Amino acid sequence: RVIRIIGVPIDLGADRRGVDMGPSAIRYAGLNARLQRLGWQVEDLGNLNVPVPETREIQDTHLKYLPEIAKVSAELTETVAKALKDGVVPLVLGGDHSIGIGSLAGIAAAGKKRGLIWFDTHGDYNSPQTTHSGNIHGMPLAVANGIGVRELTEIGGPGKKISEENTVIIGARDFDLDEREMLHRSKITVFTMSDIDQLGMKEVVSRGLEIAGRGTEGIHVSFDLDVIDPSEAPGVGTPVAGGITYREAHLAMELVAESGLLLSLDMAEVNPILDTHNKTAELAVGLICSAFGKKIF
Ligand code: DIR
Ligand code: MN
Ligand code: MN
Ligand code: MN
Repeated sequence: RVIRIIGVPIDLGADRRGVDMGPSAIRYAGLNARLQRLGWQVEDLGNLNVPVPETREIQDTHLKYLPEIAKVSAELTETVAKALKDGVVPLVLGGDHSIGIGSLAGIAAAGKKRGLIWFDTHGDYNSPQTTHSGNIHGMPLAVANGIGVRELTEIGGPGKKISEENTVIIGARDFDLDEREMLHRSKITVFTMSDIDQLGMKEVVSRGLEIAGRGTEGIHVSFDLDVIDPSEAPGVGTPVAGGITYREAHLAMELVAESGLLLSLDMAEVNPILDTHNKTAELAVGLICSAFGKKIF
């Protein structure tokens, strides 16, 4: 039972600086030791090399820092694919959520058919045509589904990197207008905050696991910390009121662990500059531990 930690200190996909320090903040919160205490063997690869924005220029305002993000994503793709071939569990630490591009391409490149649960306030389903911000962290799910420019969609090889039928978004409450339309037209299942209010987190995650797990070898979970209410997770670049609670987040990860389906995990969007005393990074570590089997009793 080996977890391989891959840090991706990238903020090129988001408008707010500081999220590049996410991997440090998460490690500082005691990640490796706490995973070891759960009985995992931990291999920390350190961080991928990511350029800092001050050394670069934005070329296309609809796809900010495209060449740089494409390069980092390609490296992440190879690193994740290698981890899967080595039979270890990749744990990717962001960085902004553009890390999802490389994670999902790496899983596909390793030839794995996996379901996906995407915990996020946002759909991350923008194309260069629908984006208002030009930020690539608002696009990774679309990219994985073959939507967008070839510099991104063909990383790790041509074709879709996810199976739409096995893809689930949980906790959504903020879409851009055209992004929302595109998601409606896709076969992706969306559980909004309203669904969580009505059904409860337990039922939503049970349904999500059933959809993501159906006919797949297991699932990948990509977790954007902004899905949690900003009162509990203040250290994120795009906070939106009305998020899931501390316990709902843990319950979701506990149910993921209980399912036995989890094969790889991303933790994205921890921004220590916006955080209060590393609270959000500590929450991220707690959630990682719950996802990897920590039980209360
Ligand atoms: C917005 C915000 N939909 C965008 N997306 C964020 O920039 O495309 N995703 N913050 O996490
Ligand atoms: Mn996101
Ligand atoms: Mn988000
Ligand atoms: Mn984001």
